[in-house]
Amino acid sequence: MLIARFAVFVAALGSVVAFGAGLAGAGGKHGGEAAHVFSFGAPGKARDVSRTIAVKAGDMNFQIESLRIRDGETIRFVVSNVDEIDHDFTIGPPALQARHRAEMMEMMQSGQDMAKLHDDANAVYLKPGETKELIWSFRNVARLEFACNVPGHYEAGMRGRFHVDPLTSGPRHATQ
Ligand SMILES: [Cu+2]
Repeated sequence: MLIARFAVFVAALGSVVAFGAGLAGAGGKHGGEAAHVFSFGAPGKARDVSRTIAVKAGDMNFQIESLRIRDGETIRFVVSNVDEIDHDFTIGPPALQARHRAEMMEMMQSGQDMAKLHDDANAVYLKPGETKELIWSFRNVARLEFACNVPGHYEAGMRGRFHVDPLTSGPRHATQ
């Protein structure tokens, strides 16, 4: 499982690097497909960010239960761990979250530092008091969750849903 995951991660890194090289070679041409390493989007670029959403992780919740996002929107999440224990913030569909939980459980049980599993492109792992940024360019918002996959935390309620925001259109609508 871990080996498979690592392979996927390396493949993802490879395509991001390839995408960057392609960009440089094309003089800033907008590529795209190569960077879309997930069905639900890709790491976003700071220049595309339309909104910044602050998320506080602590007390077995994120203080937010759901978020409305437009498909195509790029969001900067500023995630702060205001707790005294580790948390993570992962964007993904339920099946990916479940896999992530299983992997973190394996790591915990084998005595490895769960922080090493992170930070994946779609996740940040935070020690107590840490704040990290995650910029994500969304696709297929409808079935996505945000969740903490530290063992026991999801089950305790540390999760929420992304909902498609149908009321506004266009990926660039600055609201910050
Ligand atoms: Cu947590």
